[in-house]
Amino acid sequence: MVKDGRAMGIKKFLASLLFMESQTQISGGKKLGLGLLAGAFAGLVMTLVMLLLWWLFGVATPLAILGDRLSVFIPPGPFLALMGRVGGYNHMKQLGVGSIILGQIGVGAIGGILYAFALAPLRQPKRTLFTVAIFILLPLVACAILLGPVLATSYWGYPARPATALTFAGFILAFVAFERSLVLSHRWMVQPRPADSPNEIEYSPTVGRRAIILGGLGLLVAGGAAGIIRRLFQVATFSYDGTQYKGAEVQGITPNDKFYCVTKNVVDPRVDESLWRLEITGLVKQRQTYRIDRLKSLPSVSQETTLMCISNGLGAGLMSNAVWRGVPLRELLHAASPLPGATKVRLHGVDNYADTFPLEKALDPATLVAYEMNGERLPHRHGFPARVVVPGYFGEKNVKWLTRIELTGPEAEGFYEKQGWGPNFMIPTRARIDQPDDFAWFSLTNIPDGVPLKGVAFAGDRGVSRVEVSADDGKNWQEAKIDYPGTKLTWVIWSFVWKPHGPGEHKLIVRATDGAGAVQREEKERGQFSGTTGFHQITVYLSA
Ligand SMILES: Nc1nc2c(c(=O)[nH]1)N[C@H]1C(S)=C(S)[C@@H](COP(=O)(O)O)O[C@H]1N2
Ligand SMILES: [Mo]
Repeated sequence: MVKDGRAMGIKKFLASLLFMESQTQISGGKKLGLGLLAGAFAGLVMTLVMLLLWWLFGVATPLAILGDRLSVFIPPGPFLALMGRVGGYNHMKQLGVGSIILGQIGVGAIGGILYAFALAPLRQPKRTLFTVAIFILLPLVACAILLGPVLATSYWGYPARPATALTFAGFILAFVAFERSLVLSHRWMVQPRPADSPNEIEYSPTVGRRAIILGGLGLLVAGGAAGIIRRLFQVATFSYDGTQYKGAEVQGITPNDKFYCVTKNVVDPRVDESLWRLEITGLVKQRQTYRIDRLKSLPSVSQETTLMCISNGLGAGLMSNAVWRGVPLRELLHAASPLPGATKVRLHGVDNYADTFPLEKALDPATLVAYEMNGERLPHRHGFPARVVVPGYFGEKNVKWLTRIELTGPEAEGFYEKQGWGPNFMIPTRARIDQPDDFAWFSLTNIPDGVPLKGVAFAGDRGVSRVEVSADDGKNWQEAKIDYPGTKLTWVIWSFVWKPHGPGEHKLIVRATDGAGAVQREEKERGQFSGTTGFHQITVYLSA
């Protein structure tokens, strides 16, 4: 009997959670306030759920992938202008996530108002049908459509299909959390205590008191969310995205922890090797899937290659050189037998980043799927467990956290290509002065033998055959010494002792000649989104 009674109580309690019957007559202003509060609260709970999924399980929540989805619509001009206005890529990412969180809470509040006026007065089961349709199914369909292209994201490294399923499961969880928090918190506030009659509610202190309690609970949830945001902030890319390698410290091979770094992500993937697969799909006869062990068991090559970002300024350090070990991409492609229509490859990272290059380049023996960098396994931030190394092309084509190689027709585009970067992604020839610093000052008596200059020069996959320095605005050029010749696929390190003719302000310019004998020049025909061309120049002051 007692047991039955308790079971009944639990049943009643569960039923009361799922189906609310409270009907109240309260004023419009109060309705608005209560709806807004319940909606904002539910928006916060949903945000907390998303943050937890992101932080604990590497699940792609809208917080991370909405930015990815929207950024392809921002052309490079406005993109750079915006980036400049908010103070860099990192600030832009922070602003993006911040506005999405506020947006979610705002949309939640609007949903709450809708609920308070239109849905709460409905009888059951109509009400639940409506709340499920409007607050769970509708956002699910909207997200599936709006975020379709970026659903296959997993910061743990799941392949595309399970990654998409997980992302979707995360959406469901988040929207159910929203719907339940909204309905239950609203109901809890407006429901009279058993002793109260419905008419008393409007004037009874219960509603007000409960609203205050819910506000306090909201603050707690916000505090929890803030705590997770702080944790995410610690592992976020803000501390290292845009790391440059330049100046006096530059050596032939860049140590892994000094290698320049660029990523589109707020938090980079941390791939679990046991979950990770490399898939070869698209226009192939034989789809292939490689686990990391199988990839590593294939014949590999070791190859020194320099990478440089398309957005690297003439004097900037988004450029580094390493020895990569990996499998030539052509071996993987041959095993999959590309179909005749395949003209390009599109390479996908687990972070839903993608980029393309011609199949011909993919079949070049120097194009690698690399898993080692300077004798160590690939560091997480450089694409663990595998990345593409494609000599001659800008850094963006060297896809990190590689998970899928898709053979495509000519129309396929990558992340930055969709934004409108390019059309030329071949690295132009350039040279940089690392020493002395720009605006350095010397006393002639301290430099009886001349001013020592040092720097790097790089010509994509064409090699550098010569470096020259001019101290008279390019009228006369003197040949520098190549101290580190590297290979055809790398930069060189050069040095030169400059003998100034006297005191004053001097401008020094450097230029390189590539392996085919083409002298570096300003390539105006490239347009503004295919990389910077021109000459690096520094100013040096000499006193007697
Ligand atoms: N998956 C993935 N790969 C990526 C990127 C990215 O955001 N995601 N950024 C690209 C860009 S723009 C550059 S310049 C290089 C930088 O490589 P690094 O950080 O190892 O130097 O990685 C490229 N590969
Ligand atoms: Mo880049």
